[in-house]
Amino acid sequence: MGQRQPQQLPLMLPLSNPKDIARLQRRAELAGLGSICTKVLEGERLSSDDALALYATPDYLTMGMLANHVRERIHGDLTYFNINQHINYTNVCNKLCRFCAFQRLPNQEGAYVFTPEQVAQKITEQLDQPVTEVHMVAGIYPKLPYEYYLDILRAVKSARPEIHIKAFTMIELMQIAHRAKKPLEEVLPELIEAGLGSCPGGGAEIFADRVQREGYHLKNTGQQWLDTARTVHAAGLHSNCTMLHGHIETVAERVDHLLHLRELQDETGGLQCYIPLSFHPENTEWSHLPGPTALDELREIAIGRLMLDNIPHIKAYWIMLTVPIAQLALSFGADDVDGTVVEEKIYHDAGATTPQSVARQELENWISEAGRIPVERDTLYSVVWSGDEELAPVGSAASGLG
Ligand code: V47
Repeated sequence: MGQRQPQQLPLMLPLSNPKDIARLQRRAELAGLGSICTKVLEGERLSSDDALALYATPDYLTMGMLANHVRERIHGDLTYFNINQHINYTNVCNKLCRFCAFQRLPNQEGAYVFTPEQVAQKITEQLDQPVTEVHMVAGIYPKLPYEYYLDILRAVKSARPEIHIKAFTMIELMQIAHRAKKPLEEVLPELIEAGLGSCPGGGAEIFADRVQREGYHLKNTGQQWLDTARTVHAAGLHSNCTMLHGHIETVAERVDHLLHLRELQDETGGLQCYIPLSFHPENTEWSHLPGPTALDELREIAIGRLMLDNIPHIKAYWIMLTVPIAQLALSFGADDVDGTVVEEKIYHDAGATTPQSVARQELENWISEAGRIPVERDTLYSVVWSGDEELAPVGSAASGLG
């Protein structure tokens, strides 16, 4: 993938009719967002001051309309989901992040590590389902040798050779390289050879050093996350990206985080999807914090869509948001809802009340109910099944990434 020119996302639909545009402009001016609206309509990049203005506005609906305009310009009504499965191969972790309810110390009750055979078993259990992706992430357990990581990748592939493995957050990759006693540049081809297909977006949290020091000081810094993602993209892998919001971070720190993601994407083009992650406080050291409201969540989706003009997809992760908010998010800038999932642990340990998985038909129904067109994608956004064969033919690429 290497160095890339900043990419223009494809425009799928012509701008909507002049009356709608005039109405949007009028609303935006009333909300004090007139210059932002002009930039959005002209496809001009928003600045950090624009982001601060968006965070400050109480007019969520106008902000949502602006984000929806961009969403529909890129994707029309198409809304992506996949058939996926989560495997968290261990909950043992030495990072002691204050926002995390999933981690356990090695001898603590409930601590577990799956053997490669157990990982393969989890895959085998779903063989009757048309799963195309396994999302595999876990805690940092320093005792696991380098071979273990290669073995779990091979175990997945031997149980289901055609499955796409989206695995290892940036901190896991740093740990794997550390255990391999080799630079990540040398380790990545070996992981790819063993079956790694792309990397998920988790673990970015908030890049600002202040928040890292106060919340997760044993974990990588923001700069290390960005450098690791750069290395991942240079190895030819795509990844996703996230921002964990609604804890101790300031609005300025969120804006800084988004700008760093946009800069990285200008440089590498390797980010497929941005997922704002809502902090769930239950069973964490930050359980006294209230966590974000539904409006906060919709605002993060909208500002993500408006600021990250070079990242093709914005995900409303239904497990975290709940289905009704994920449906609303599809009109606030999101074009993806993640997948059927199967056995989510990280959010459920932190108090999520959503189910741990959902049937494919239900996902399709939720998307249709929200007035959008469901499209099943694979991890790299090729169309697997389409609710509209003309707009999104099976086999076509659903994103602007090459
Ligand atoms: O890495 C941990 C965050 C992430 C909590 O790439 C928490 O497609 C909220 O990254 N409250 C895991 N967040 C989830 C994740 C993800 C989910 C769906 C799709 C993709 C993708 C990625 O959740 C962790 C961490 O950043 N997290 N604890 C908590 N209590």
